[in-house]
Amino acid sequence: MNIVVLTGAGISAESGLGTFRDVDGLWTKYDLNDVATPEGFARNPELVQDFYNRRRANARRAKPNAAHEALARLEAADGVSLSLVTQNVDDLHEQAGSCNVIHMHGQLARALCGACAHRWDAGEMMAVSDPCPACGRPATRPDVVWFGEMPYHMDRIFALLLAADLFVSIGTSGSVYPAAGFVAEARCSGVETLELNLEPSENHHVFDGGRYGPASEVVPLWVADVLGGAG
Ligand code: BJW
Repeated sequence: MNIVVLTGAGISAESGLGTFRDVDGLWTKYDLNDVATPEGFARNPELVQDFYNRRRANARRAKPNAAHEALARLEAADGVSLSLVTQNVDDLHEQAGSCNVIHMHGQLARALCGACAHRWDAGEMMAVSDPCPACGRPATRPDVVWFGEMPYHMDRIFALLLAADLFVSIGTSGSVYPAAGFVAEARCSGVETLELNLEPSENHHVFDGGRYGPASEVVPLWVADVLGGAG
């Protein structure tokens, strides 16, 4: 069975990393226009670097939970081809043992040169004045995708969606495009669709089915069903 899984902040919530749009989410503490747009970065790069330096430090302390571990088991299982697309910038899927993770919104652990687009491993603290190892210019930014920027690996992701037997969305509010549109894209191609989330998302009516509860409970149960042949 060919499965494409999309994960969002909800899968990492029980690992202690905040979501964006829940009642205590990051967007209740920060204005996304200030910290998650190229315009915000141009206005106040220090604020943006501070936001990501704090999140990088939190992410380095975080450990994968039972949901990340269940997806790693699914990837390793015979008879299953799993493509794991994540909107998350943490590395908890990799820490859990997933090998093939597509980070469509980039990674906290990577730096990007705003001048020459060179990428490298980020230190724990990053500053705009850090020189790029390739061109030497001081234009360092986090290698993450902000609003108005093109998410990464889109051609590959759409090709995977069209070839899937099942599309599963886990822990995402379905409010940010293009990821929020994957379910409709999959359905149009006749792919079965399933949502696993704490509660029904904005898009829940587009899915063929849903299972609701904390990811650390719902995801391992779903994986056990797939591996047991129940689908
Ligand atoms: C649990 C749980 C538990 C909690 N267990 N579940 C109008 C229409 C259509 C599009 C647009 C539009 N106006 C503007 C746009 C485009 C814009 C967009 O979508 N804006 C919306 C606000 C409308 N999108 C873009 O600009 C994107 N680029 C783009 O579109 O390029 C053009 C293009 C065109 C065609 C094809 C391709 C491209 C770029 C978007 C970049 C988003 N960047 C961020 C920051 C990344 C770096 C960082 O982490 O700081 O990505 S914003 C933020 O939102 C982050 C996330 O990845 C993303 C999604 O959030 P997510 O993961 O869904 O988190 P939450 O908090 O929203 O939801 C958590 C869920 O978990 C909830 O449902 C909870 O219930 C649940 N949960 N605990 C299970 N224990």
